[in-house]
Amino acid sequence: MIWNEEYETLPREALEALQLKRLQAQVERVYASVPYYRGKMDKAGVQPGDIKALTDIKKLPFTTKEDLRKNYPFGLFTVPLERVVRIHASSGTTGQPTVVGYTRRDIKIWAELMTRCLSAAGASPQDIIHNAYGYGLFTGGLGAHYGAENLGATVVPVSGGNTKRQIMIMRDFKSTVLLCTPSYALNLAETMTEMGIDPSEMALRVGVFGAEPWSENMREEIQKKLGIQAIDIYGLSEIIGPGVAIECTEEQKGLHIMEDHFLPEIVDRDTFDPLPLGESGELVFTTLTKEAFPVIRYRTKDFSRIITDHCSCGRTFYRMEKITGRSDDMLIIRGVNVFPSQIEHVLMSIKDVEPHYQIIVNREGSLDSMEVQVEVSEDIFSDAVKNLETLAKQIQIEIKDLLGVSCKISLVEPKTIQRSEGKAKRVIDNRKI
Ligand code: DLL
Repeated sequence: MIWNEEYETLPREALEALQLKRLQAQVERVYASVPYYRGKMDKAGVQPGDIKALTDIKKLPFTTKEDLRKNYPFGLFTVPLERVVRIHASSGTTGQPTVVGYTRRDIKIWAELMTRCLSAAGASPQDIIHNAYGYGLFTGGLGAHYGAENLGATVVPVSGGNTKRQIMIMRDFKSTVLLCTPSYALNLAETMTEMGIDPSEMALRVGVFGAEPWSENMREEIQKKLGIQAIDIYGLSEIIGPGVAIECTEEQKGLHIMEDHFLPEIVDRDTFDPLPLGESGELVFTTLTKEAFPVIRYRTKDFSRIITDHCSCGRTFYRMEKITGRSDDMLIIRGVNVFPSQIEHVLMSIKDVEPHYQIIVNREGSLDSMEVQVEVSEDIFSDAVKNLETLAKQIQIEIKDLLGVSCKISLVEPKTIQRSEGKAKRVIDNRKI
């Protein structure tokens, strides 16, 4: 169901007029109230009055994680703290968290956007929503919670962890919608089997999964194991949290971007030059209605492509292709660019390989080496050593064919790779230590 028909089906021309009006106001706002933004714009020789068309956005400087870091914790807020009703933060790899703030109106808009998402995923007030995204500084738990309540569904705010208890609750409460990371969904499926519970005993119908990259093969695996429809949801703290884009149940192909609140761009991965919509590159977002923490041309580091085709669900918002990787996920192994998602793609297409893996990178002397540890099914593991060797060799060849790098494959016993309770840790890079 389309939650907000008026906005979600706006004809392109009307949508663009609205976007321009909102963009102009947002640029005025940051210029007037944040010295850092004003300084950057002055340096680039651009004033708020120069934004006369949507394409003028190109004149504005990008905002990066580094800008946020320099202004830690509240330096980019455009309102005094007395108007900020909520803070969230995401833990970066550098240790210093990225801090974001929301006014009462920001929270209201966020709830509406999450409601639209849940609605696009097929949820309604009749549903019992099991929310296993972490509650706390992470935006997943509370972001989804407010949207689910606003929808009028019954929310079970279970948060992350204590997997067996979660399964009992899910079964006894007859939860119909599951919200968590895709890696945790697999963990739940596996734990159900361990507990002797057949997933078909559950009332689950649909899952809304995001916060980390996952391949199409992983989607199939989840859908098969849990017997549900798995919908992809995208978002990031810097923009608002979950609720920036969602797949619709009708197509499950590309995620509709909430374009009345966020303006997407695609830029070249290396030069950051703007690319025409339809080409692959790094996603850049400008918030259009945020009060406490607006961001102008935020470089997400996520790679995608914008799909401008008409969608059968009736929404007019452009879609972004499922995220294919992140620039800071990229490993450079002996000069070759390797994305964990490519390795996942190979692994998931091979029979008898479980969807649990970890990539370990080492440097021996001046040479990088990559090991992929991957779990195999119980049957295969107890098979003859020769069969295991053949399987390892097959994985190695397929990875070499796709990526052009050789790696060591270690087939490990079922349940030896640590299970995720939130975002999965796929890579251990020992080179930096
Ligand atoms: O992960 C917000 C969120 C919560 C989204 C719950 C969806 C569901 P951060 O912790 O700031 O926010 O991490 C944002 O996670 O830049 C992407 O790299 C990645 N990410 C989020 N959703 C997806 C997705 C939340 N559907 C970062 N597919 C983003 C791939 C995703 N990557």
